[in-house]
Amino acid sequence: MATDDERSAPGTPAQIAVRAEGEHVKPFTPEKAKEIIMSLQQPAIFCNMVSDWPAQHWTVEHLSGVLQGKQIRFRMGLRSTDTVPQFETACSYVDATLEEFLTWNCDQSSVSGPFKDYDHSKFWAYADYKYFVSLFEDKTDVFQEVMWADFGFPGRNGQESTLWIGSLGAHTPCHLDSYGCNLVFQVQGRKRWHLFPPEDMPFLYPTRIPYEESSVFSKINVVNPDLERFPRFQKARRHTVTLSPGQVLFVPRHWWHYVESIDPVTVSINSWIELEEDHLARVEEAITRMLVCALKTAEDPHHPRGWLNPTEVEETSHEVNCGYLNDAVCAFFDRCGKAKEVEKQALRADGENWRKEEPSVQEHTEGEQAHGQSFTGRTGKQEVASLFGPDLVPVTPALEKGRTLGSDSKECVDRDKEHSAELSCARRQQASTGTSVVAEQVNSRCPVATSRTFVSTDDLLDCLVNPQVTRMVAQLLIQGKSL
Ligand SMILES: O=C(O)CCC(=O)C(=O)O
Repeated sequence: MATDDERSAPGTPAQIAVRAEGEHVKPFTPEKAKEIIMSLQQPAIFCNMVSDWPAQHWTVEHLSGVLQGKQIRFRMGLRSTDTVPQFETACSYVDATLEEFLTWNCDQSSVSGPFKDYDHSKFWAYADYKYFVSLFEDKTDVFQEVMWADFGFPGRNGQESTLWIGSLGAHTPCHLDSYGCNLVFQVQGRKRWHLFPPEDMPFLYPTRIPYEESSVFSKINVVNPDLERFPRFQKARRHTVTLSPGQVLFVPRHWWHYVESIDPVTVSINSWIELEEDHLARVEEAITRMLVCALKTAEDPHHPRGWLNPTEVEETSHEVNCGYLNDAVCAFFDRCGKAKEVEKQALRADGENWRKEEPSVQEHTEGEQAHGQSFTGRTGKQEVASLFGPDLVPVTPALEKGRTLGSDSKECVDRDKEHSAELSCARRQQASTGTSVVAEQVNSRCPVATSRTFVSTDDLLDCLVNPQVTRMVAQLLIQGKSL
């Protein structure tokens, strides 16, 4: 493997070629890669960065040897596409080994084994969201085979990674992750990613039911949307990209994503990278947990928890949830480390500025805008754009059909400029209409004198824990505590 010094040596992407015999120089040094990750506000694909990672050989066959008959839980879903998203609460589950998975997936006539009730032509299987630490337990050596240090995160390896193994059609419904940004290494097969910018939240009809800490789901099946029910979705700016083996996708903070396996077997590995903005997100998440658990438990204490995503082990008590909220607020202040400054800024805030782009307490509370500008402030957007080319390919809006990876880099940069103009325009719009967007969402959900006059707990929760509302509540809570 090349040393950091060697990698820092000047060289254009075209000079990837061989520096010492048999040794490939990566197109970006770890420092440069990190700078890009911390600055870039649109998804992009890193190429030629992981060809020396041992994990590039992690096919399902290889992993079945490593895991030696260990049982893994597979989520089973229907291949047919309804307009309703297939949430995890609607799926069934099978415990099986990777050998059994391969047999079901390859020998489709097989009628025995744990998958026997699942006709291969109708179902997909997904061993998704598997933390290495639980999966590999005593085989911690394998952690070193994933080397996020190459992207500027020294010491980060499989220990902070998750593994995803799927069959054709396996997918994750559209959602955003509340914490961090994401690096995704595609190991085997291809996956198609449908991405939407954070500013498009009002067009994606967010919901917190099913409830899962740190995931906000969309009510829309973005590959088969019901546009009569969700008309605003037409305004969402879809970015579609196919991720192939050897590529690493960078997903910036709060970008929505729907991910589907488009090959018979897919394996990917990802790592969510913590960001400063996560401190506020933790407060928002604690508020959400408290409201969802309290109201859903109150609604029916004996209900079989259909609202709780299977990734959540159990609902937590109100006392525990209060603890989480207080811990999160304390952590926010600890991190802030300058209560006086917060106080000043909070006093300046007038309750309507939750979307304004100004350097203030919002550096902490306005993560989406601040990310890449306030914390890093090292690389301008223009500078990053100049890095686009065969080794860093921007993911652009889907309107531009027929674009292929590795296409002319000037074209990529020009398109990026247009797109960023569009984005900043959208942001300004939202800054001035933030609260009315929420009101519009509420109104459109409750048309007067229709048959849907009953307001369910879920309807109420959808408004109360709308991420735009919890953002406001988190800010008010923090402002109140700093007075
Ligand atoms: O690969 C998938 O199915 C989903 C991945 C995902 O949601 C993520 O990495 O955040």
